[in-house]
Amino acid sequence: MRKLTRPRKKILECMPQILRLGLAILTTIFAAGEVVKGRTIIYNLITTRMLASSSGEIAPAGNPSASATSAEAFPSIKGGREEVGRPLAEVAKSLRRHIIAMTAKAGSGHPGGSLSAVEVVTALWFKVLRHRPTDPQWVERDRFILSKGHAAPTLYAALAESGYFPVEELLTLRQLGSRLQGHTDRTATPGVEMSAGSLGQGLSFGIGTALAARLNSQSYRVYVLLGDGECDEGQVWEAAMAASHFKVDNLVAIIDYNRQQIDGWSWQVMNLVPLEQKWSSFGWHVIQVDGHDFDQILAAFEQAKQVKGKPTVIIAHTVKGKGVSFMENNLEFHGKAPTPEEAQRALEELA
Ligand SMILES: Cc1ncc(C[n+]2csc(CCOP(=O)(O)OP(=O)(O)O)c2C)c(N)n1
Ligand SMILES: [Mg+2]
Repeated sequence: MRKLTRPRKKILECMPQILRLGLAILTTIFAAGEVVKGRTIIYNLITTRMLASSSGEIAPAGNPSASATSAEAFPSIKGGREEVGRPLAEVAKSLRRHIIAMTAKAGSGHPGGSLSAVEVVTALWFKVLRHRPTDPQWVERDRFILSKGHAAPTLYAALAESGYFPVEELLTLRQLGSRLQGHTDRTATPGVEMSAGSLGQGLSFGIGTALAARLNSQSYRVYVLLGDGECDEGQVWEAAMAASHFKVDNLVAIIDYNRQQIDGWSWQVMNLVPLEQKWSSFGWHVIQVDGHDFDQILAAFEQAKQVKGKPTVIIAHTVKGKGVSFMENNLEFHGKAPTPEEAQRALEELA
């Protein structure tokens, strides 16, 4: 029998390891494909891993020396609008804490415009909207369309607090394979109506959705949240004209009027003043509110329900970065996540 050469003998000896390595590579390739689809066990395993690795990164509010688990970083929730039963101000504070934790963990995102929209989003999801967290596609649900898609963290936090998915999943924001991308994706996240990120499109989408209700004799109402900078987009005004022309009175637009946009104060980049007259001259019923005052916000939504034959716009005067002292009116935090230290300070303020 021919004697094996030394290298061949070595290869034969290593065969089991080589086979195992090959199997591992094949499994990884398969798993990667599945992760892109985002709905598999592998995906869940990866999500769990990511969450586990987040433990201890953000200290709990009021106790800066202690390291927090992801559960400690989040207030406990019961899930489901009816079950929550908490004062709106308390829910709003939870949303703010989530926004800080999510963006800090992701290391990127838009905290400023997410924080300014908290009260409007809280009022809608916890008081105004008819919706079913266990049945996101319920045909009669009221539609909430986040046109300023970069404020996705606010919407995700509200959806999680409502029970659409576990709050722990919030920490996967912007990660590969996560259902919670930096800008909304209606194909990925339960409760998200429109994929957004390119500003200016939500109002047009909202008109179509509202007209569909009319055509199908459905009673749902449509709420579209826009940014003030977003109103620089021409499409917003085309939609504004169309909505009043077609008398779309089951449609409410809300402007998060925080007076700042990506690279400056709105009045410097593109002056919107007089905003109220602009909308009223386009045929809309206009209501102005302090966008952080629940009484005013809820009264405005109530008033909007009574308006017939024209759409309503609520101009919500807000503060960018609201709730965190060093983020308020600070342009820096339009599109920059807090550092771990900043997140810790913010969570202490939001305790
Ligand atoms: C069509 C389009 N142009 C530009 C951008 C880049 N961009 C992202 S956020 C932003 C500023 C938006 O300002 P505003 O609507 O006031 O949002 P907020 O202040 O609430 O964050 C811009 C210009 C975009 N996303 N889409
Ligand atoms: Mg703005």
